[in-house]
Amino acid sequence: MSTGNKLFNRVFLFRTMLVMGLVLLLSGAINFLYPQQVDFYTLKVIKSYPHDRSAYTQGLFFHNNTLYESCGQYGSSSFRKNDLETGRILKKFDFDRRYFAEGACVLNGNLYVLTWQENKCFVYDIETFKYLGELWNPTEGWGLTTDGKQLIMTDGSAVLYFLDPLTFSVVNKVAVTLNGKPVQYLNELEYINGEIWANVYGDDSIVIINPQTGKVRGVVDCRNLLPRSLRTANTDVLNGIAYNEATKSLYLTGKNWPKLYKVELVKK
Ligand SMILES: [Ca+2]
Repeated sequence: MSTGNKLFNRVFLFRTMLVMGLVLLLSGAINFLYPQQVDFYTLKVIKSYPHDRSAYTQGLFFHNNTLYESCGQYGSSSFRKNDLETGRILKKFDFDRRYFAEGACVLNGNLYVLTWQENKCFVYDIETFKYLGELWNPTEGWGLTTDGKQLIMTDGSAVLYFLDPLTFSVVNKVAVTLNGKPVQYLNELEYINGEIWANVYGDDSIVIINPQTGKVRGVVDCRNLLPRSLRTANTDVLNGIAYNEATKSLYLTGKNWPKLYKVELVKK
């Protein structure tokens, strides 16, 4: 190699490194100024329905165009098939008072209901409510949904657990972040069109999560959903997201709320 070629190579290398350095610096600055693209939404109420004030809502979902709900608390945990229009309970079973029922979902005809700190996920036939068995859950059970293949669970942390529906073993874990910061207290879940919607315990907002990256791409402000005039001493937090695939409609409620709402998002 001639001296000229060596010099040319060094200059070329220096320029390449300079360009790469500038690109890294620029992308860092962009990430700092615009850390993550997050959309903010409020709600438009389309319709309101009666909801059982004694229902401490932990899981809410539609299966075959019908609304189902799991309710918590020791001594009053239950699972219900509800009539959407009237809020009437069509079919119900109660849990032993040792169990605090949590999130629930249906996958392949099986109903899965989590327990809070009892390390069990109960499995039933969704049509008959017949008990089929139980799965061991080493962590707390909070929210539950499914992408049609795996169960997706929260345990009150900022982690989404992707679980094998037959063994309950962890297939994948994804940390949920909003602008780079973990989102703790993830609670009730709903899988909607490839995204995961999650209630955040004690917060009047819902986060919309990319299940692959864990990044929150949207935040829904639900602060004014239940009017002050309908709140009583036992009215508890916002919890319960259900998407009816048959009608492409979204429903929200809360623990011991007197109403369940059909809503649409409005971009802020
Ligand atoms: Ca749900």
